[in-house]
Amino acid sequence: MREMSPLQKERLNYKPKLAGVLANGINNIKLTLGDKTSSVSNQEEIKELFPNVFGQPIAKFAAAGENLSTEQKNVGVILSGGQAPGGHNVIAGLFDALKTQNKENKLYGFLGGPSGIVDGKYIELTDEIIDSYRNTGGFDIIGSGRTKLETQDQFQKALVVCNNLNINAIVIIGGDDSNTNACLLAEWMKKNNTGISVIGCPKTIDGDLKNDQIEISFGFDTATKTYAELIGNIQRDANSAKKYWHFIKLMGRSASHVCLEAALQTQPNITLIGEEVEQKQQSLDQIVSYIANIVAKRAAIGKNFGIALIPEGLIEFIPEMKVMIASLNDLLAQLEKDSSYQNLSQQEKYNAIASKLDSIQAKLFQSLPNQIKAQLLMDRDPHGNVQVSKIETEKLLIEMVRVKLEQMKKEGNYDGKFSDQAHFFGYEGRCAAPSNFDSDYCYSLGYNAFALIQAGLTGYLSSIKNTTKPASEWVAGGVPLTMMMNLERRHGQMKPVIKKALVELNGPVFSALENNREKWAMNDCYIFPGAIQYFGPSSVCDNTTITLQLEQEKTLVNV
Ligand code: FBP
Repeated sequence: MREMSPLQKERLNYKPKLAGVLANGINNIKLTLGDKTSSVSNQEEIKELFPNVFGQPIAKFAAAGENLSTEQKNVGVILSGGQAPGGHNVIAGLFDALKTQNKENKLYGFLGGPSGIVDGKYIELTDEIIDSYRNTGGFDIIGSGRTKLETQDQFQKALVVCNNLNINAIVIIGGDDSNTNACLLAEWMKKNNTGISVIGCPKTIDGDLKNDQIEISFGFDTATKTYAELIGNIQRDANSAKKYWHFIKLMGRSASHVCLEAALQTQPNITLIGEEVEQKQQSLDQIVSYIANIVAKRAAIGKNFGIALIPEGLIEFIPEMKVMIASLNDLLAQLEKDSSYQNLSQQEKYNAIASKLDSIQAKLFQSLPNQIKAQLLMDRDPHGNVQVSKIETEKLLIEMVRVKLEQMKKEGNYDGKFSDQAHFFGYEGRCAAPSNFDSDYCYSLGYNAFALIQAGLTGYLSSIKNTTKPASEWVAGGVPLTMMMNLERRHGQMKPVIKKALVELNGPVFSALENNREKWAMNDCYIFPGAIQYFGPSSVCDNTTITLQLEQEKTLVNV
């Protein structure tokens, strides 16, 4: 037995709540189907790419009835992409549903992410293994990876592995890119009459895999609570010592949901939102001026300290940066196989890149500190995304604010002291022990994934709705993956992908920041959320995010 803290031991015994009718048991629910669906845009192209799974109806489970298949089934499960709290509970929910339906059913876990199914690396998940991971953070039960599943060769190999194990269904637990791959696999399996279905589960701490049917991706709740705890602690420190400006970058590769939620939970002095920067077409210099002005105004009332939150993906929202990064993406895709480029020194690479950019982009690129240039040129991830977690935007902003303040000082517009601390919160939150919300939600998502399999569906994302209500009122069902798709440019080519949900600037969540940020900039209205609580009054333990409450209820419960 592994050594464990008292909390770890207690959490293993927590019994997650099951969503609505799922609590009746896997053998006591029935499938209902709605109208046919389409895709968010590029309907013709998406239909042509996914002729076998396009347009399926939305699925919903209702109480009673016994119309789900009772055949023995083997299922394979994959954890894909970045870790998110609750992944182990998705697997536990899937396992419990599968074993309740038929004790002979087997669950295989593919190791190390999607590559596991291609390379035939797996373990059979047993009671003993599952019981030691219930309600725990992390993806270490089987590991995760970012291998892209998209080639005929990979699908063919996966089929051989599945046939050897008599696997009838594959569950892919992942974000937008991984579920795009789940849809490609579902299409291929159906087209080739393999009889193997593919179901996805919505994961990502970034919170950008959401739409009318998917209210929240799992992990967002726990990760944002963890970051909010840390930000609150830093706010206390800043307010005690009164000597540092803390610039805190928060994970969230594209959308700024994590930063916005953390801001609403903690009320810092400055919060940047990438989507707003893009809409207002703010330049890097304007962003720097905005921050420097708040620093100067606070200094004028004797406050040489403060907290600024910066979304990880900010850099890609700044218009001039976005255009330059898009050019860099295309250029790097061409240069990755060019050995003469690969053999250049770092400085020669910068010059070679600049010589291929247009003059405005080249000037911007050359104006950046070498460290940032190097970070912008790092390999893209297998899905073509810039690795924004490695770009030190918080340090870039600190340096530029410092220069701006020196200039303001010379002009007599600033008379303070700017001492900085840079932080990046990302990995700290991705494997935290799931909150009660994520424990319940994830368990339900996994249980529901098996219900979708039993209902004979493929190319669906497991969906649990009505999540701001008690779990007994949650609604279980499935959303066709093609319904969430559009075409986007990746690696220099148009590709079908699940559309990311960005922060809505006319929505209630952003308004809650917008209506308060002037006040929060000058008066210190800091909130100190403290650590996630797992045991105690429901008002402390079971609340979900402010984002979800505002989106669903338009008002906050217990906040
Ligand atoms: P997913 O979209 O796979 O959930 O991952 C998101 C994320 O956590 C981002 O917030 C972050 O930029 C990225 O993963 C970091 O990736 P890596 O784990 O490969 O460093």
